[in-house]
Amino acid sequence: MTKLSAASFSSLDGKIIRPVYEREEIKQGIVHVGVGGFHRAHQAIYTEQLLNGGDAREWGICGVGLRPEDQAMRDALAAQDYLYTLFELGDSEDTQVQVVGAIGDFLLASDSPQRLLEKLASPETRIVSLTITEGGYCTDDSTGEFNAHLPQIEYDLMHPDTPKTIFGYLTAALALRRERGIKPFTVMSCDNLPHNGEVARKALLSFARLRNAELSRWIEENVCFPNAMVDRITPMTSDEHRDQLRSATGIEDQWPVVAEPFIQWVLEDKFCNGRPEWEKVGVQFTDDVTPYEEMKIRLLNGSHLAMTYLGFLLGYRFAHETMEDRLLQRYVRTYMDEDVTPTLSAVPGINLEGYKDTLIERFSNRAICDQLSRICSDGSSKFPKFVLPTLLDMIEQGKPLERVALIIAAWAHYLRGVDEKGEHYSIPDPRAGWLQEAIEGSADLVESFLGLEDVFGKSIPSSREFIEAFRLQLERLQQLGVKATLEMTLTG
Ligand code: CS2
Repeated sequence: MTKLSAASFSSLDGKIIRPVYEREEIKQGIVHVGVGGFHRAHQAIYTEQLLNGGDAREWGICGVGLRPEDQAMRDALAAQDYLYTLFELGDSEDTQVQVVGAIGDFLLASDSPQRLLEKLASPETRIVSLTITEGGYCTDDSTGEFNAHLPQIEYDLMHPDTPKTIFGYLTAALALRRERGIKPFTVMSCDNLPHNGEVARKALLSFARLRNAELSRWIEENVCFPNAMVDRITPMTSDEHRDQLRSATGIEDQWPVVAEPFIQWVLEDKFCNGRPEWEKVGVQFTDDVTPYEEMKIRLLNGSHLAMTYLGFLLGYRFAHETMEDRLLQRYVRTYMDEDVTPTLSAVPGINLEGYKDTLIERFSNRAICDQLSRICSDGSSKFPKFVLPTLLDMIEQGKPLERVALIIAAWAHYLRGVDEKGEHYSIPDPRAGWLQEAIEGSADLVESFLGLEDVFGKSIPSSREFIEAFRLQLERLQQLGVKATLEMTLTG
């Protein structure tokens, strides 16, 4: 067994890819907030490839954690000199193992807000990238406006030097840079949101305006927020994954990251203070990310929601199990073909039929064991981005709504916390209590659930066709169960 560290990694099996550059010589031009599996399997890997090719000497990464939960990742990485293993698993490809060195440091806000602010304000920092989850942008999904009344935002407005949120930190750091005459950094969102750069921009400007109108104007004029489509299925690292890595390679890694072989990043070339030459390693730069992100979010993330709650209710716990169920696979593919595809515009260079075939293959990947509990999580933030835009287009086009309504009915049914096998589970959503109240307390579940304006907005609950379809699917699920509901939906 080899405990992963700077001293040990050169003695690993020759087949294992590893940093071939001097890590100490790399400057940290990127500060990344939210170092989870996805960042380590995506942006860090593209950057690592450049570093291994002798490029990007100024673009190493410093990780940042703003939340108490981030300490576990910081401690795990710090104990192995910030090295970690990417364990790439596909059904047909050979397993690929790579030790990654692109992250060179990791700061926790709770250790020293001052140190973090200085890092963000340093001229060496030229991009601040984010994976702070769909809900992390504090944006009201029904209006698209920044929600300044959240307690953590109110706190940050009162305590500008010791903030807690990303918006407090970015604003304070940009204020320091402005005072000191240092060029600002680019704010690069890597979350799964339509127009993620736009959303980040709007939220930051709204926050900054509440602090200082002049500063907010300066940010508006000088900071860039590129939009991006990001893609790689990255399960949560489980103990089984750790054991598998250990027995396949002898590497003892406290927190490896597991991912599928597929990887994609389409990015707008809008950077105000330079960027790595990511195009050399497969990143596609474009002037308009919109068609790519709509395709990805509606087809991939939307279909994930279409399979996850129904699958979970049936007692499945992994994505591939849902694809092995012919009925569920047919349902997902029909949703893609009949409901989502007609809402998409042409995507340059992409054959949508082929793209959808690949999605089914990717969802079927048995080797990565992607957890449905992961995909089921945070439904209250995911629905407004992944499924409701499709539904709104369909309502407008007067399309039949039964199939799409089943995704939402399955979510409501799942929120009861018990599957068809009688197994009880907890709901992984910060707003679980609020959601459950809506499905339990009221005489008319349909009205109280669709009345959650923060999720469904105003148009959806005022569509009579949708309410009827939703009510029907909910009744079917309650009375007949998932299989019969799927059969009726597919033949209906
Ligand atoms: C998933 C995504 O969390 C989810 O609901 O759909 O994490 C998905 O695996 C990634 O976006 C793939 O790029």
